[in-house]
Amino acid sequence: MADFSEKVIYQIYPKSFKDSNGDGLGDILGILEKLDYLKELGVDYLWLTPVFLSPQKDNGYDVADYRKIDSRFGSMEDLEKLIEKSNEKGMGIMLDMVFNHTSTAHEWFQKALNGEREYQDYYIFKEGSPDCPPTNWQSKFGGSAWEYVESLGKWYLHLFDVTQADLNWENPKVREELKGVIRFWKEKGIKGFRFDVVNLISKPEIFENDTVGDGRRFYTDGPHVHEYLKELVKDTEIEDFVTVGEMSSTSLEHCIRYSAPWEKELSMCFNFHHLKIDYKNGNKWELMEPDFMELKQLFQKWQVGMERGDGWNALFWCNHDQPRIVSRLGSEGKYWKESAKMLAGMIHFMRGTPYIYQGEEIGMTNPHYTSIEQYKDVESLNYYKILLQEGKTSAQALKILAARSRDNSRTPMQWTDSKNCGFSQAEPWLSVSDNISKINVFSQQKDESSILSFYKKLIVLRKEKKLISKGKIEFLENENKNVLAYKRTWADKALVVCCNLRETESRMDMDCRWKDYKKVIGNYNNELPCVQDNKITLQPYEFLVLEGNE
Ligand code: TEU
Repeated sequence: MADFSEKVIYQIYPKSFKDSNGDGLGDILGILEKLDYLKELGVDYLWLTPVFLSPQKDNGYDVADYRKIDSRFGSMEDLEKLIEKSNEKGMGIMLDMVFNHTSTAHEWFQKALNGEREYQDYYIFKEGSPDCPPTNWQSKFGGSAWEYVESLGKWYLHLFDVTQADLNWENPKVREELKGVIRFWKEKGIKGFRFDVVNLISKPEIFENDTVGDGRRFYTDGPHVHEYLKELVKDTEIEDFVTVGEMSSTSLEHCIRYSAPWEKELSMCFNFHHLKIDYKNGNKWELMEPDFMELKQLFQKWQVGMERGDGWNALFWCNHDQPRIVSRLGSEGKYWKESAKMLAGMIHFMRGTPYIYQGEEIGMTNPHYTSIEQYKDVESLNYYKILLQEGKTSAQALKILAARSRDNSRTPMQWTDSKNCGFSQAEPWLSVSDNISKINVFSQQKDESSILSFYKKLIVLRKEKKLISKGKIEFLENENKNVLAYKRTWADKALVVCCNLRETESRMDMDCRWKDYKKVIGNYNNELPCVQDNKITLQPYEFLVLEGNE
């Protein structure tokens, strides 16, 4: 298995990145236009969320044909060109493999609906009466996870939207089909794969009601998941490709197995525990102030735990499903710049491979939508209705969406301060944010002190210093609720990383050995840390990294 510790991956949501043909939707040729920007940023791989043929009920995560490009995004020739040009510039393209489910528009599902038994076995169909779903499991997008097909007298499982039918991985034919998809894209020069909700692929033998939850405990990290992954990777010979699994509600023990090199499953895992620290009672749709102590404990558990088990983390704050991190844990106001840099630095110095989601590198925020008409995401629209049914007023429901909707991250990339933020000549498919004049690539490109310039420095540092890519990690200040700090060590050198999580000054203990340490990077102009009585005082949202001998 190859080593990706010095690599940095950039995630592109093609629909919102750059529109080349003036239809208000981003496309593959739009990405091509921006390759120099990405090269200059310094990233190694570009992960594209799905561009395959799809009815777009879930923005491409409902795939109707894994080998065809949806014409909204362009053509196969466009993608081939993008692969070629990116490779020339030293950047590999990664594609998103949505293998837990297909769209119900997929040929396999259509054949199943037409009564072909062979294809019904591609999915999870259960006999039953129309008034009683096989189990009480809930879809992740709200409502039952089962849909009844009258003509067949059967229910099918959909853990996500009703148009996303779960595949039956128990069936060896399904596994062979999916291997064929990987081989097809390998041939085209694809350098890596992201596997969507891949820890949900193995369902239990017996389907039973969940009396305490929504059913996830029965299929999360399911009985044969490791076996299936090993088989997929071995038979398609992608052991040395960059492969990342999206692991929903997973455990540390499983992620070690998914990503430890000798297991030959994946190169790394995404987990989401650190992004639930502001969910009240674990419920995404109930707002709460972030619990920073929990954040610290989670990072410690996963960083140290993965190191001990030889697993590898994908490091990230943002993606196309998450609200913008600066709106969530930082500040949109006075300390916007400082907090965006601090949050970036906090994860880029950790052990793992960092991911940057488009727009994060310029500190993009949530767009502050005020009306339900502005939202497009299926999950947001479903939950708006559910929240109203639960008795919330529309103002309360909108407040929750403004903080939690997946559309928060899907607004058009802010290239310039002009109309439609340089994203498109036409009205974009999703409204732009309300701060394009303040936050855009153009204004940050020439500015040495910009968030964009800071991200470039973080990437350079990871490639320069073994301390960052290879160092051991140890957490400091465990009782401090204002500061997250850790130490990385490698050979006889050490790095100390200090992050003030608060909008006010915070203090942390100073180790006398650090007196001789030099500042490596920070988000304030001070050359030396501010030290008094063996305590370092950190400015609001200060990020400070010191380096010296262990
Ligand atoms: O997401 C899986 C997933 O579980 C989420 O992050 C999901 O958005 C969240 O649980 C809802 O609260 C992946 C994709 O990233 C997402 O865009 C797709 O909608 C989903 O799978 C289905 O393919």
